[in-house]
Amino acid sequence: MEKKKWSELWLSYDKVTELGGSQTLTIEGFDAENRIIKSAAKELERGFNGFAKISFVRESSVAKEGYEIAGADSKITVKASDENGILYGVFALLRNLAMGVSIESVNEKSSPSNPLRMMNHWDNMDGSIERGYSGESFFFENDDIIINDRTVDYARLMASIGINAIAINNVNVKGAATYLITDRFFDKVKKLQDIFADYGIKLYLTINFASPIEIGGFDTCDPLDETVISWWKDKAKEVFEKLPGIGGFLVKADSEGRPGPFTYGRTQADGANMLADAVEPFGGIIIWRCFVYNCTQDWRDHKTDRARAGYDYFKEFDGAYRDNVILQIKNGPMDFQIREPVSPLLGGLTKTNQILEVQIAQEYTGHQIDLCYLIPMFKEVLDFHTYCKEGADTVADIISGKTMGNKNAGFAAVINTGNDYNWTGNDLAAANLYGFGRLAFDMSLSSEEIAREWVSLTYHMDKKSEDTLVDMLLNSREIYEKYTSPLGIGWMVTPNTHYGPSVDGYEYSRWGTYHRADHHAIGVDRSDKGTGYAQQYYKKNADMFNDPDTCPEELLLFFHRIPYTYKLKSGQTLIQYIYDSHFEGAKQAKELMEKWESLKGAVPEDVFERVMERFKLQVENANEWRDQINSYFFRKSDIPDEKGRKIY
Ligand code: GCV
Repeated sequence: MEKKKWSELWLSYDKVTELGGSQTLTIEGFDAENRIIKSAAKELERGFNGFAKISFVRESSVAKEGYEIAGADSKITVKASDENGILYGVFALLRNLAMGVSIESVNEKSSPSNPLRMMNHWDNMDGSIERGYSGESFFFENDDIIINDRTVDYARLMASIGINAIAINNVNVKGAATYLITDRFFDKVKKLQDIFADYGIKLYLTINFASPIEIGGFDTCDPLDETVISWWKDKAKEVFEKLPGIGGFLVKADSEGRPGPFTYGRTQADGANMLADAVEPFGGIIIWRCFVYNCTQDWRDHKTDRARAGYDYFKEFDGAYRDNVILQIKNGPMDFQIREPVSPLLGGLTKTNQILEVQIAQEYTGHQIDLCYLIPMFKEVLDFHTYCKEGADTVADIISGKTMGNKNAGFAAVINTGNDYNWTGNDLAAANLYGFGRLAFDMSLSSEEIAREWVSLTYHMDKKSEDTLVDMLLNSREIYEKYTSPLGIGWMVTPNTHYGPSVDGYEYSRWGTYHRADHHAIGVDRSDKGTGYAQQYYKKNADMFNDPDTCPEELLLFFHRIPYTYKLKSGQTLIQYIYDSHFEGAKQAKELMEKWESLKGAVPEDVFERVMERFKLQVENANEWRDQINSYFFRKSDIPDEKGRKIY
């Protein structure tokens, strides 16, 4: 068989087709010609070659986009109340069978935790990907749109994990991408949209807030200017006519040099609402990002605290946003570091639709070279009690719509894909791709369950090998954290690329990301005696974070300025902790590589080699981090390592 040009990832179906035999399909209550039902039937044909009678049955009692699958005596029923539910039911059935469940024992009911389950691509139209670590874009090249079989396989992969919304272009909308909402690209965008629609996925476009200037030839994009308002109304009408069924627009405004309402003395709410009014007649949604902060700070300024910015800009207008606006909030107040507290905006807003944004592109977490399974981090965020409402106060409650009873809510990830053969650069980074989708669909799944599913579906390994790989995944985030930035301090990365250590790389720059280390202490005091950031949380959390004694230790340096001689709960001093964790993290990175070595033969040879190359780089990276961090803090503090290890 000719080798495919790209990997099938977890949809290889080897196990399922091995069952042999034939199947018949009956469809009750659905139109067999419906595009999604046709995709579901096609997927069954492709993946399932077992002997069984399969029925798709419409059952109004099943929750929206949910499914019930049950097997008995060579019969399998997939019940759902809508087409997406049938499609997800089919993928769930194939997953069950691939994982060794017999037809008779198939029995699963599930409905999505989140209304919107979204991927955000940071793909540019020249083919590059901002923060992409797995090749070029498979949507764009040379300022044009690519449509081929890979697009279809991509849509299948996304539907198989329950994704129902995808923004295809970078939030930094520049160059040709500004014209995605014009005649220049409508035909091709429509083709892409149709492929997505076959798999129950709504397409979103990110837009340039300054489009009235860039496209319309105006000299303003002031959201309260009547001519601007009417330009957007016409534009929205045109877009929704040309691309019927498009979900709406995603917007990055007033952020890192992007245009926005602030230029005109207007608020974020003014900007978002103006666009929301334009798309409202067509059922459109505006997803407005909250990543707004001063990126031209003077490092000498100790008062401005970037961590505060999201809350400071957005809290005041809670309740002022239209119903079809959703604010998209990054999990932490800074920017996707390996450890940050949960953003106080999540739950801080009680009258505004919210989407949680995470990043599976490993910008600060090892560039898909270093192994870093991120699902445990996402679970921590989801389980965090904000105290915004009794009985429904976790981040999971807020983004699922439970807290406010709203429908426009959900979970989005900045995706880690590209046109590499294996889609994600490091083959093992596909665990984050799979994991994010599964978690967004079912937030009750554990990190381990998700890891096991992914390993089993992708590699069909013996139990011992599976345990080894699952264990590697589950420990990888902590290992990465140990050899990089300690106790929530973050940053210390090489500027621009964000891979590898550079302790002072961002220390004297404009980005607001300072560790402020001197010869006594390190960290920014964000308590009520410092920048007051801790006070942005509800009282119980504010009190907890405010006091170094009650602040979770893994976030100590995020919230407090701590002397090197401070005793941690373990009895270790802070400086000794820094040394110990870095020696240990680097050692464990090497152990990860050795464990991978032990899996030779359990995974295909090409996978083994590719991943091995990456582990070698990870070990080098971990050693470099260890040596730079330890030397830096030894030089600052002049306190030697108690264990007398080599510090340069
Ligand atoms: C797309 C960080 C990244 C940028 C990214 C930005 C954002 O600053 O480094 O590449 O821009 O976040 O989320 O908008």
